[in-house]
Amino acid sequence: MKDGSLQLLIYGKDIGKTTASLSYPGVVVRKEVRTENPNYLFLYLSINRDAKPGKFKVSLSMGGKEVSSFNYELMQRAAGSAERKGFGSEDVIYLLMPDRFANGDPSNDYQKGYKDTVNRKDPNARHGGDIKGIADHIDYIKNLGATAVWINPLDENKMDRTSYHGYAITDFYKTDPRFGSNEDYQKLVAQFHANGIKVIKDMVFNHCGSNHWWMKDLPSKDWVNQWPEFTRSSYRASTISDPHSTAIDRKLMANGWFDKTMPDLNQRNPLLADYLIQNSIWWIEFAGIDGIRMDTYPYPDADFMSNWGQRVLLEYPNFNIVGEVWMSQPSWVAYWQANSPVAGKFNSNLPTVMDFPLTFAMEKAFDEPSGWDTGLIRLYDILSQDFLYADLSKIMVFVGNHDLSRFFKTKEQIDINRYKLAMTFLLTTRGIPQVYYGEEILMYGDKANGDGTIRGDFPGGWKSDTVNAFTREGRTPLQNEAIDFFSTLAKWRKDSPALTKGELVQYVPQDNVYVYFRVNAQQVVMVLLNSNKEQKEIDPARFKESIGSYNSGVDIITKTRVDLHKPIVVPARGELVLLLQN
Ligand SMILES: [Ca+2]
Ligand SMILES: [Ca+2]
Repeated sequence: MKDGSLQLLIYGKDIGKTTASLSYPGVVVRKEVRTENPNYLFLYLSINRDAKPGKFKVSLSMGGKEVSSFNYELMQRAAGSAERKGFGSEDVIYLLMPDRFANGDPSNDYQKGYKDTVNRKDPNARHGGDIKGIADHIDYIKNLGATAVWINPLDENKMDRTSYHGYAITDFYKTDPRFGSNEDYQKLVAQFHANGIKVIKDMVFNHCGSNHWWMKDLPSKDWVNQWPEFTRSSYRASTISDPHSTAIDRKLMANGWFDKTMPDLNQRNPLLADYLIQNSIWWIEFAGIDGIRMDTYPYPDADFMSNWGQRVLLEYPNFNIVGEVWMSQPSWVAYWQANSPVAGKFNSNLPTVMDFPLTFAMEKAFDEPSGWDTGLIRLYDILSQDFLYADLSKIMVFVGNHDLSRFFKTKEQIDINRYKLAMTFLLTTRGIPQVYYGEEILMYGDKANGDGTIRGDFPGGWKSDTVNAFTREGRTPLQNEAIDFFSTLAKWRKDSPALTKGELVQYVPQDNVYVYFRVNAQQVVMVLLNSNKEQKEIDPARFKESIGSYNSGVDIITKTRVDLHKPIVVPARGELVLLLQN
């Protein structure tokens, strides 16, 4: 590693009263740090670049006499791990919730000592999905045209209830046994890689689960943010970037607890800071992941998060990290991207942010009549603020995720044309598209009915399911239409330099028809979205500066050729994605 220091957290009765020693070429004990709790010893080792892989014994002594010892292993780095390339705008990311995707191994559903058990009738209970279930459906994900997966946390959540979502971690180094083992996860990543699919690991540094093993015996009182009485975060992330905000408001936001069962970690504690940074590096090396998705990004200490990003990118300069910045204004989101032009002296070192403002625009844009600021102009208006961002290729774009109502809240709302308009936009605008499992088969759900309902079981993931939507035969004709549309466009996108790398050029929508181009040196793609209930004839003359000398365009989906010297007919509630040709 570029940084050869290593922290070992050693826990045991009165272990802090011992002194550590070891003998191994290239490894020395740099310092021992003790806290107010005698049951902890933080050992800092310096590992020379020429140290060889192997095992060594760490001896713990009291009064010159060894009272305990353990073996530690230095492992060989995987070849090329430092050059690992993260995900980017060339990818289409499939987000899935492991408990709700597929139960590949019913034998792991119940684990001794783990209270929160399986009950598929309860939307807040565990449903039994696991790593085996994901591995069994890699072909399905690949056939969709996805090139990366973001899996909600697989880490242990040994909570009493409602831990299926994975965001109350009780051991940062352990895969929850109801999902599988660390080795199963490592194997899963390798299987995805063998299929050309990258893996993004979901991480949470803002909080842990209240049943985390260290909560019963904290290394120090300031390991978590303490309050005289339970104090919830204000969730006002804007206070962190607000130039007028007060210390108390920033403290309520960053140090308040996300939930009673989620103690707020104090990343200003340097021992905890090192622990968390090493945890990321360990997972990257151990499992061979291609990226990290960081939960609740503005909620931990901002300076710590900046250091964390810097440390990870020091070891893996081409890696990518996306932070959940769940905010409604582009300026608020842009603040949190690395090298932001709007963040003053602050630099988050976070390469990628999530475009929540665009998601909120998509929730309305396809349903409204044309107005000064309603209808498709919403999409244009958000993208017109892109001058705020440091890097437009590193913005994650999505219609939905596990925290939002699904694109269709009810069965009655399902409208294949609305779906196609949204998916076309998602896959052809700038940034990194991400889809949420089930969107491709028109799954619906309303957050107002509880989080469990927007995280439904994928039909066919359980042996007892009567419908198997993983297969063409198991899906309805409408679902097949939806999935075919998505996969056709996603697969074409993969090899399109214009859609993956091209500049976005957009024209002000007129009468709810939105026309934009993706342009690079090799290719020009023209996209036309018509949100009206009637077909529209569009005069191409207005787009001359982007069409240039091209004479025609071929629609990616229907393969029809369109003459660019005549009015272009855009179907009612329809779209054209034209590859321009001569
Ligand atoms: Ca299972
Ligand atoms: Ca916090």
